[in-house]
Amino acid sequence: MEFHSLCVLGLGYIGLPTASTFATHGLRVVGVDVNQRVVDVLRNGEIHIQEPGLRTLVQAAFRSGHLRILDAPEPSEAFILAVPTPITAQQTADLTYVRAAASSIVPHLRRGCLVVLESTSPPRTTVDVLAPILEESGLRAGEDFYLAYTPERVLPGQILRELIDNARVIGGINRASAEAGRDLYAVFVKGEILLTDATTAEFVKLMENTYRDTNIALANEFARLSERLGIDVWEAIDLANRHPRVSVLRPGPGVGGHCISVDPWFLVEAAPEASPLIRQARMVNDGQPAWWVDRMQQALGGLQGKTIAALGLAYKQDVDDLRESPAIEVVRQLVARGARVRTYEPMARGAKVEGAEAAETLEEALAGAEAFVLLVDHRELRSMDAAAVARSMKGRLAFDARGALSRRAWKAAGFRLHVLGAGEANA
Ligand code: SAJ
Repeated sequence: MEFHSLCVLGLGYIGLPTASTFATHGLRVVGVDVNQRVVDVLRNGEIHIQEPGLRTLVQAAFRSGHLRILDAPEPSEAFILAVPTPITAQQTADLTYVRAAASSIVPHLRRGCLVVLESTSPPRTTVDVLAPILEESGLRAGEDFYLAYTPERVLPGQILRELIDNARVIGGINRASAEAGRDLYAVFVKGEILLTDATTAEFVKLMENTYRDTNIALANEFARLSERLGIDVWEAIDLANRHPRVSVLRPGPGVGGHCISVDPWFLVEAAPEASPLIRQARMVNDGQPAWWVDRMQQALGGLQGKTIAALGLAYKQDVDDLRESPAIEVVRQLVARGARVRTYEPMARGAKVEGAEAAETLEEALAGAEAFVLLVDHRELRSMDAAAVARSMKGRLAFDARGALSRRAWKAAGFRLHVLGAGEANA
């Protein structure tokens, strides 16, 4: 099949790059967002999210004359749903946006159309939730129109390259739907395109992020054990990873972002009795900020009234994304336990955590502090000059929650350095 027109619903981290890439590859694309601010920003030639190369790509899409931005869908040969699937307080998937986006295209569905869901969703969402809504059009899914699920797999910071180069799994509610999906994405995907059924494709996406979450939980538990046993977890991981079939991930202050800390719950929701390990891994990672604050409290002899500089708030290194960030959770808990915290986030300078003071510069964050804690291993923070930091601070106590600082350099500058998981070295 050949597609000439496409409507992308949801212009966030996935929808906007996807819509723009299709447009620069010759399809007539309508990008739709229900948020008027997003529509206004994009129509003014600006972008509302940060991602390397995205501004240039969106501008190229507009210049090609193939991308238009609207606040409601239009008739089109293909529709891609790339809307958020947040998590509720009960750790279940909130499908409100998927349902609303599906309903909005019902009046525009025609015989022979293709509808693709990209939002990370619990298994069977395409078949049990999406198909019935779309069939309100009077057309039958799989017979009158094609319906497929394809997970996005891009890494924030490298979205534009990975969108094109990564292998892509496309699951159809029948074979013809999977093949229609392949014909659409083959327009720009250079990686392998692998066809399956819709529910398997949904499951694969959840498996990938659960695999990662569970492995990070294991690394975090190794760190806790190491501190108990007086072992340096970083040395131990280096040694274990010399085994040809072992690859332990890095412990840290917890797991954040809008994917890995959320997606495993969609599997737990699907069958709680069949997923005790996945649930437990989530609990370990969610408990990691509190565990680390306990360690800091011990080393500082209490937190009440202590002045602490918290360096980094993003959920991981070299991104400005603060969603579900364990660094923010650490700051909240330090504040709740009576510490006076000044934060500094080089990637998002205005970022503020309630109860803490936000510094504009590293020097301002450190000024007069008794201790600092490195919460995110941003490039700028990894390369801090220990002697200069020592001059700004009152105390000489450093906490490294990422295993990112040079122990030799910081000790030489007179610091007592506490590295997460480094039992022996901290003694
Ligand atoms: N983290 C650790 N230790 C590690 C690795 C990561 O503590 O060894 C932490 C990070 O600091 C961060 C969190 O885990 O807080 C997640 O970071 P990440 O880099 O592993 O993943 P994301 O959330 O930025 O992107 C992931 C990717 N999934 C996988 O690598 C399996 C990406 O491919 C997905 O497309 C994306 O989630 C998504 O949208 O689902």
